[in-house]
Amino acid sequence: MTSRKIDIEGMSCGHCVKWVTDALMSVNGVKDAQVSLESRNAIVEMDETVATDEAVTEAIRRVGYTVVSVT
Ligand SMILES: [Cu+2]
Repeated sequence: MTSRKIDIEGMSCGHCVKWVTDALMSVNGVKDAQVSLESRNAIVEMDETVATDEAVTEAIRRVGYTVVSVT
């Protein structure tokens, strides 16, 4: 297991947080996703043997938000 901090642009309300959270949780290997509107980021706990940074990034883009960085 590992964690990533993903900086996200474009979230403006609680609905955005829910879309992003649901998108992240739908990625295979993601165990937890804590999305913060205030900090404009997501802390993702994931099994790195299953989930990839690309899959996580793509899931966020697919629901309409911009990934600024993954660290
Ligand atoms: Cu919103």
